[in-house]
Amino acid sequence: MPEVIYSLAGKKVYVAGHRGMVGSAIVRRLASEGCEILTALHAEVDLRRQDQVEAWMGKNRPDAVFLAAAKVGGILANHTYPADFLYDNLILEANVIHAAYKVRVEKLMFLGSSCIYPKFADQPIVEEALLSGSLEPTNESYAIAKIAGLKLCAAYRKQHGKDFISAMPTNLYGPGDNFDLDSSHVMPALIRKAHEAKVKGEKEIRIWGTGTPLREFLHVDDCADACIHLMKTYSAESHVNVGSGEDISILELAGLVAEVVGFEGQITRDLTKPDGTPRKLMSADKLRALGWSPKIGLKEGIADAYHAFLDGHYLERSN
Ligand code: GFB
Repeated sequence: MPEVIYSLAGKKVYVAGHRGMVGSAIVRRLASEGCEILTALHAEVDLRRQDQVEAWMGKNRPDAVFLAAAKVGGILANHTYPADFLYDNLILEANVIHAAYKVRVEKLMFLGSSCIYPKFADQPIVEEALLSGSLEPTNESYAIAKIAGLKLCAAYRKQHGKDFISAMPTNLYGPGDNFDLDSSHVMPALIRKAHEAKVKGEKEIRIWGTGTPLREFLHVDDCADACIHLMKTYSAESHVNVGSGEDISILELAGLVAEVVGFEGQITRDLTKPDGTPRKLMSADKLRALGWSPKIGLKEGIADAYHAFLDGHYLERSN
């Protein structure tokens, strides 16, 4: 275990976006850190309103912040609502990062996404590949917002000496995911499609696109664990990839989900839907060198996500 350079014990730790899949996983993981967890409902503070963010941060004065709040969605949602994805994410991250600077937060982690990298980046994608080529059009808005966020953290480190770090998770899944079929990511969509086809006795499920794109997946509890590990051990300008280091084709993933769910029908393809980037496997070398490795395997993770879906621990929301 590398040296702990920042301890969360006894600290006031604000998790922005605590009701989302990542935020709620970070809250679960923080329970064993001996810290006071601060959260704020949307009704209390709209993170897109600078005045509300600065008032809340000034009143609550957290020592540390996990910025997990974001407007998120799958390929179709990103493709359909580019203005919402760019504006909402840009404005909320700028508000929280600047307010954290103003109230002298000791440490902040900004959470981005693997879609920040160029569409055709060399695989596996190293952190240095950032801004080395054009982005995937279907999620360019979200990617630009996330690139801006990580660059803003680096700028506050450079200009003001703030210990603001950035983590770039891969495609995440697990409890608290969004299972709405239009706005969700592929993993929850396949789980829901396979389950509903099984219970209805249907003979096929349709996946979007060709099924040939490759995607890397990490269970959200692993992501939360990696985020807390980085918060305690990492302090530098560069962002850090947070992934499993393995990828799978969407068609193979559909077969694995069908196996876990117990759906035995056919998997057909809807070629009217976009494939998005052909592959976005991130290099896990930096995170491994920082002493962290994933603990939840893909099949085990899918089973956990399926049980969360069945238990109703899913957020039914569309855009
Ligand atoms: O997870 P997903 O929506 O987003 O799609 P991205 C991944 C791949 O799964 C694409 C295919 O090739 C989809 O065409 N796919 C197959 C499906 N069936 C389905 C389905 O029923 N639903 C969905 N959603 N996909 C996201 C970005 O890109 O990655 C986000 O749009 C974020 O902003 C996220 O960065 C991590 O992996 O293509």
